[in-house]
Amino acid sequence: MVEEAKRLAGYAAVDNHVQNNQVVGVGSGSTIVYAVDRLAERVRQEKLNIVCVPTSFQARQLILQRGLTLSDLDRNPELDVAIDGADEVDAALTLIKGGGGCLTQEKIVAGCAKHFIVIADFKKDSSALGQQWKKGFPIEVIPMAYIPVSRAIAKRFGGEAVLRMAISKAGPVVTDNSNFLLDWKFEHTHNWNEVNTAIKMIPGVVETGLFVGMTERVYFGMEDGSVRIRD
Ligand code: DER
Repeated sequence: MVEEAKRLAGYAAVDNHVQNNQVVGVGSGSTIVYAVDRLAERVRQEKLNIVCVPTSFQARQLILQRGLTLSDLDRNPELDVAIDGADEVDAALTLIKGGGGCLTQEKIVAGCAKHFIVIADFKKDSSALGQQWKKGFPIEVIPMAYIPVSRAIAKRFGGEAVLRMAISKAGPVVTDNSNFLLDWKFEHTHNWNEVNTAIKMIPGVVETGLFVGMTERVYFGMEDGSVRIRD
């Protein structure tokens, strides 16, 4: 059911927002796989001229595996559309992203796109951040700074920012940018724009998994086989 919901969202976003002669940002995670499948299918069927800019090593592999044309921000610094998943979406379309650890390149690519479109299954739709997603929100940090950054966040905003440890590797998760990740388990809702700005100012912080005011539209695949659109 959830996988079908992801597929519905991915297909709807690609069918509604991708046209010929476009530069498309490709997000990371599991939902985006369906969108890339649909993109590859349309490129073949409609002979579309599309180039794809990845947001992670995973997305780069996906683009190459599906036979799509790989590009980058050097060659295409302005994208027509970026499509990506999310860990949670609130009523204001503020996102928590980074569950897959790719938030930094995802935010860069999303910021380079005329249209940033999010795809998600129904479980990601929340009235407030933290309602569904209980793993905290990710913050990418320079490795030598993870302790002072964690302490600064706890002191300023409460909660606990925990170093994300790897599962199939000893030690912490290392991002595609050779950094560490903190997952901040916040205790209550905040003014996310203020929090995002304040955390970004802490020395050693590379990027946050808070996407504030960036999302143009969200496609939610629903349990009943429908797609809910939120602008
Ligand atoms: O890590 C990320 O930012 C992913 O895009 C994540 O937010 C969505 O991953 P999913 O599609 O596997 O749920």
